[in-house]
Amino acid sequence: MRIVVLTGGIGGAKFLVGVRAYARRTGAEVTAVVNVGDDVVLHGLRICPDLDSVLYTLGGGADPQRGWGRVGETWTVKEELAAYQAEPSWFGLGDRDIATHLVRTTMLNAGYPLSAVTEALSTRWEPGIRLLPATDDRLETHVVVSDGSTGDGSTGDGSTGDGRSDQRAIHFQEWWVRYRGALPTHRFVFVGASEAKPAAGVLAALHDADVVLIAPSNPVVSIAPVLAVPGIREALTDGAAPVVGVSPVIGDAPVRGMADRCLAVLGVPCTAEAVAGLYGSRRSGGLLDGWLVDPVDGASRVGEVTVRAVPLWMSDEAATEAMVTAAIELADATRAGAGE
Ligand code: FO1
Repeated sequence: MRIVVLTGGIGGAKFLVGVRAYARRTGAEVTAVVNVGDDVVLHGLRICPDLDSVLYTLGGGADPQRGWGRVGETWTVKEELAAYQAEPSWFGLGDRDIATHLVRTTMLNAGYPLSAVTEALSTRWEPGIRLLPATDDRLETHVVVSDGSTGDGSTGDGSTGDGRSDQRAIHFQEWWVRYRGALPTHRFVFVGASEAKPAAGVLAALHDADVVLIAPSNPVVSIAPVLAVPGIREALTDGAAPVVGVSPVIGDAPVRGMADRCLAVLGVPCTAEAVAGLYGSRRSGGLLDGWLVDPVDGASRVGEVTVRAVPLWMSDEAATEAMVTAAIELADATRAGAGE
């Protein structure tokens, strides 16, 4: 069986631990198509938080407390940068982590595409699955906010009261890390997405897939940028493989991260049902055949999407593998029920 997982963020990386366990037990092949909208260039280094979260988590090198970055990290370079008052000071790059960014940036500068760089980094981390960036092209999530920076009269709602806009776009990492999403926020923009092409191998993997899983990642800033790359959404909606999503929301709160803040920007409630509605049913032009929710969120159908309830807390590898098994079974059930 060939499984493709659309993923991003730390929750997505944890989910892949369960997908890999399932694959080891059953002989399935796994390809993860990973968000690059969080990517940022800082201090001349290309940082790919979501790809690195997968590499470190599956490779046994992630810090379990922070969720991001390396275990056993030291911060000498960060301290030295601070001594130079080098900005941005709000984003922490650890010494071990910097080595990854140096290797990546050197290879990118030499002309290798990100997908080839990721493959090279994978030879060290041996994640046990194939990792593909959604695109090799530039795609960055920016966030349009009001922060009153235009001076007196800012209303925080996007106007200054005198007809001028106080809106500006900041990089997603600044919004997420520096401001913790706590700014009046108008919208997310996936810069470069409309000109981006799927990275080599992405469309073929989706075409050949027996099942596509959408990880319990943030739907707004982890999965939406992947789907914004022309061709990827269409490969799901028009493909033969059933698509099953796993809710990133349990009991009306995100499993981790700030999906609640991101959903609020879109005016979507932070509920498992509303996130399924955001993805939509494949029978009516959306993405989902099946939707996995936690038992606290009940189970029935969301519109034309078949819903199953199983515990969704990714407390350890066995619990996460059980979720994945349920997702694959749900995919099989939707396949059997197709044509109803
Ligand atoms: N998250 C933070 O909250 N603070 C940081 O200083 C920070 C640095 C950082 C460096 C490299 C990296 O790969 C990730 C890093 N993250 C940091 C995590 C990251 O901002 C986000 O959690 C993701 O982009 C959202 O999935």
